[in-house]
Amino acid sequence: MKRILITGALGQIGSELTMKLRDIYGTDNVIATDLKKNNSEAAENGPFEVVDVTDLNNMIEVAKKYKVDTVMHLAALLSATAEAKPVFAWNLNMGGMMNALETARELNAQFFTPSSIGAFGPTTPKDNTPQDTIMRPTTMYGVNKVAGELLSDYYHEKFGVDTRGVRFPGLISYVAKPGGGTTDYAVEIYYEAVKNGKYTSYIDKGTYMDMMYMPDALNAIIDLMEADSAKLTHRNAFNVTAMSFAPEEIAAEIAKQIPGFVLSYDVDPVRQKIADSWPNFIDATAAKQEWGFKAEYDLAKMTKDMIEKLRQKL
Ligand code: VAH
Repeated sequence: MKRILITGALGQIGSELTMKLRDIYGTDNVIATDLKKNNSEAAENGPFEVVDVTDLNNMIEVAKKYKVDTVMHLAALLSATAEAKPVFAWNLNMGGMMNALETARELNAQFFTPSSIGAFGPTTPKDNTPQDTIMRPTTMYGVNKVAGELLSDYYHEKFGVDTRGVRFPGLISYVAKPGGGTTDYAVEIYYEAVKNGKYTSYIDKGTYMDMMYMPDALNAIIDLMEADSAKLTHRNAFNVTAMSFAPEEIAAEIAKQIPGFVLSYDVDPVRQKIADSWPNFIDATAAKQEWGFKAEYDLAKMTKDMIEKLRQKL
């Protein structure tokens, strides 16, 4: 029986992953943890514990209290925030990663953490970026993600921990907003379109980045974690993507649902520089071949669903 501890459970991925895992494995078997509690469903409708991922004893104590057999480590600073506070980002992102891996080792638990397309850098092939390729990221977030991938492989080779991960593209969702990311524009644009019929993008036109709708991201995590370990050649971390678009393309799709929608630009040089260092679109063949990865939402289907759900929410 799966008993899962999730760090960062009240964040953009965690708030939805917690609920989905509770539906599948039972509410009492999914322990949501985060730095502080809020009034979200993930915090209120099942086990919740305050866990500071930089405190190893705290994390292990909670993991032992619930006898977990799976650790899903989501707590991390995203790219733009990490670029603004690189030392804090190193300590939180890498300290948290080490503690989560140590907790999984100590409890002989399965381990998941997301890497990102942010693990690639300006010298990585930008189109059809391969699963195995050069990775010299020029952001603190990217350095953290590559180091996290290598640490996860190390814990698998050295200690036999069943570590697994994916390189997520920008994730789009309507439940909990992302915070401090570079791809957040692709979430903000939907909120602003529904509220005000217009949006000013901090990412320039013509800037392509891989993206994915949250339902596909959640299914990817579950499918990977349920996959036969013997079939996994790559573990940390699989390229996964659903689509790639530039701001003008998502705007055109939104305008089909919200006639008169206007996109303008006020480029943020810091986040533009981060975006320019990332791929245009990556190749997800390994994930498809090794564990049957498949995305259901393309830009049109995602836009229709996002606008429908945000009209209800807002
Ligand atoms: C970020 N949303 O923008 C995250 C993600 C691929 C982007 O890693 O930092």
